[in-house]
Amino acid sequence: MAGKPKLYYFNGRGRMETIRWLLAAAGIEFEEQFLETRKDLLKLQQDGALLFQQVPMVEIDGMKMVQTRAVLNYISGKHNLYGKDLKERALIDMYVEATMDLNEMIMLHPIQLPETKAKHFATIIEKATTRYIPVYEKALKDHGQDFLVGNRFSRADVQLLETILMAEECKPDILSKFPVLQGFKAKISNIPTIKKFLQPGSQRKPPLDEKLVPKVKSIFYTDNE
Ligand code: IBG
Repeated sequence: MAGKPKLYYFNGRGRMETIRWLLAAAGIEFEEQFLETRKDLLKLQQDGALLFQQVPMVEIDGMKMVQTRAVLNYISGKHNLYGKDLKERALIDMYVEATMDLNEMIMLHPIQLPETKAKHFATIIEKATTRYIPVYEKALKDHGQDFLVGNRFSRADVQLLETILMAEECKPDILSKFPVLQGFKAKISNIPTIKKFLQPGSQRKPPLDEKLVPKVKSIFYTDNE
């Protein structure tokens, strides 16, 4: 039997967090190797472990996988979280790409320059409440099922929940006008693997603390070399 997947990233959310979410949702245990300094990243690069010299990198099934979306697609396909046919998969892809757009906006917020930060925050809230959240509310309301696609649990449900929770960290009442999504959030949060991941002590990471920003920059930005 293959060993546990091993995740290489810094000890924070960034681009790795959705990978953690999907593995956890699929009930797969994983190990993590945290990059603490730029030297740790350079070592991985020099060892030839990173196809494009970047992390996230995940050792899984004998591969050293990079590119976040490739990793997410692999995990989803392997663990039956990617729809029953190509059309379901296409719909799942549309839904998750949009969650990733919003997720990325929120993820990048702590590293915005002070002069653009307030405007960036306002854009997050505006896009969340007018562009993204209403689409999921309507989809769930129209088909009346528990899960976003095909009446069964998929990565779309996991990634939507992850992004809802991130949006609530920005604005706690962001779902106040979206009752169907409130019910969705409660139901998906209660799936045993997800419930466990949401409990303290899991490998889920907290939002990027402003104090950690210089450390993250020192690992990834070349002007520190
Ligand atoms: N398309 C790649 C993917 O999706 O995996 C992008 C990966 C990427 O940007 N990796 C960065 C990296 O390794 C770290 S995440 N940089 C080193 C280099 O030499 O390029 C950086 C990041 C953070 C927070 I932190 C938000 C977005 C990106």
